[in-house]
Amino acid sequence: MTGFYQDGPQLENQYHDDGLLRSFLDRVLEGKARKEVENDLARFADRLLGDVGEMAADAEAHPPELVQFDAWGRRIDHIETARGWQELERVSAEEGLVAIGYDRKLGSASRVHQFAKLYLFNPSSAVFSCPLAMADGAARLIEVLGDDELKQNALAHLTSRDPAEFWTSGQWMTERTGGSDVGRGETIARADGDVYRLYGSKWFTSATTSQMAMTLARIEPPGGEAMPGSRGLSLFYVETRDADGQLNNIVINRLKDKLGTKALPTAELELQGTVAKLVGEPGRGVANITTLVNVTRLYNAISSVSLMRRGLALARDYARRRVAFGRQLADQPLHAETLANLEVDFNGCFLLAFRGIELLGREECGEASPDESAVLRLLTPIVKLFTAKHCVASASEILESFGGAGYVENTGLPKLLRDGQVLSIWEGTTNILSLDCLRAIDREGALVPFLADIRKKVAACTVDELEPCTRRINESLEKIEAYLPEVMAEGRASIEAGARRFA
Ligand code: MFK
Ligand code: FAD
Repeated sequence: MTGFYQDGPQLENQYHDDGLLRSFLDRVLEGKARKEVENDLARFADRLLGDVGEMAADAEAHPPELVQFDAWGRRIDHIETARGWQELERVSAEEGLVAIGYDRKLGSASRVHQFAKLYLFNPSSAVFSCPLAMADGAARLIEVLGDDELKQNALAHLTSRDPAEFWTSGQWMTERTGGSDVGRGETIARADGDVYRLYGSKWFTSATTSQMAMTLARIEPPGGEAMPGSRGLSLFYVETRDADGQLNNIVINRLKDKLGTKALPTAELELQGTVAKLVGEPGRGVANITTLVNVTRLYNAISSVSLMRRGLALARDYARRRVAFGRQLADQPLHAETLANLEVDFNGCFLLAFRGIELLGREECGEASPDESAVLRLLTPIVKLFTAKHCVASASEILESFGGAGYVENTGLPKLLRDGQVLSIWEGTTNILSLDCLRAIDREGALVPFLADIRKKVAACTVDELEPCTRRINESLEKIEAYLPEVMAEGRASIEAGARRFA
């Protein structure tokens, strides 16, 4: 065939290509640690363009299927996943994608190393980062609240580098009654000797193929009624299969037909006497599971910035290949300005998200001051909601920057938007996280240390050219301080109505 054919965008090694990631790592890591992390990330980024990229492509091309019956009519509820999806689990173990955060070879900076690796992995992972997020959150939960048995068994599996031993986890919170208002959940837990048996349904359970899950249920006293509301919920540990490989009295009703995250098996489940172990105090389930949720919310933020960065890398490359009106797009001032604005958004989101990761590492290693812990508490919902919203907006703009090609499935570009859209919905919607900011301020007094932290950073900025920026930031901080007492005087409804703007 003759005539013009456009070259598509190409990706280079995404560690070498990412100046912001490298300069951030230069700032927070030193000497030997910096070198070791560099070697690991550069090598891994090469792998993402090779075998790991192929696994993800296979997982995307062969979405999971639910096989409910065997040839003889027996109910088996087997979720058939692609070979690529299974291999991504093996790679995750080998590469220590969870383990790095728990080996803590670099102390608190191990979280920076781990999340930098996850940041490279996520856009090439077919969203295998989702089961990893929940595995990591469950590991942290068990570290904080688990007994010796859970630490020796589940925690060891979740943080293993041996693919034969490695486990991922589910996080089963959402029921038909509500995913935001978890306290409306109907699942009942009945004591049975040393364990409990769970009865109820879970409406969204991602990575249903995981070996374990953390979930919530209401303990029903013998002959009595379970306590309603979120204070009646307790936290439970569930292994999804028994020693013979049979499902733990779990029925899988169907897989969700979703806009995106196509390779990720998200199912509706019935728990029909599922054996479960109580974790932590009865009635503290919601408060206890937030240890897990606060980790997965940071994963969400890193996923958002990683998709923004992937889109930019592709759009920048394409702008050098595509010609319009006599010039490469990259040399069209307005196109260049459009991409520059996306880059600014990405830079801000990246630095905000990785500030959360730095603080997470410090807190887990016992290095965080009480003020830093309060900053982390408030920063977590902020980075989750802010980066997710920017990711969706950015993905839309990135698609447009390719013109019609951005809307065509086999360019791979629409996936950025489809997979980006979920990031503002799961793990707490934007509104719920805005309200969580108020909770962190009300209950943990997080605003004062949070604003002080920003002021400290602004004061440390001695670059003259940035003076107009630092002045504007200081003015904004004053406005925030003035806003709260003003709106509080108007009552709770006004505070909540303004929560999103405030966040
Ligand atoms: C690749 C990307 C990575 C992500 C992959 C993830 C895939 C899985 C997707 C999922 O979506 S899993 C399901 C996620 N679900 C949620 O995030 C639930 C959203 N709803 C909320 O977060 C609500 O705010 C909440 C359920 C917590 C409201 O419950 P309540 O019981 O009405 O709240 P309440 O009474 O204010 O808080 C109960 C306790 O928890 C309080 O402690 P105390 O009892 O000691 O006073 C709160 O302070 C505490 N708490 C609530 N949120 C907290 C928290 N503590 C720390 N951090 C938080 N975020
Ligand atoms: P609702 O809670 O009904 O919310 C509807 C709307 O009301 C939202 O816009 C919300 O912001 C708003 N709203 C609710 N309350 C308030 C309020 N007080 N003030 C202002 N606005 C409010 N859940 C799991 O537990 N485990 C999983 O593995 C899992 N995987 C998922 C995978 C995918 C692909 C998706 C899409 C969801 C998944 N979820 C999972 C569920 C997810 O966490 C919930 O969908 C989410 O928390 C919202 O709950 P909901 O769908 O019940 O919406």
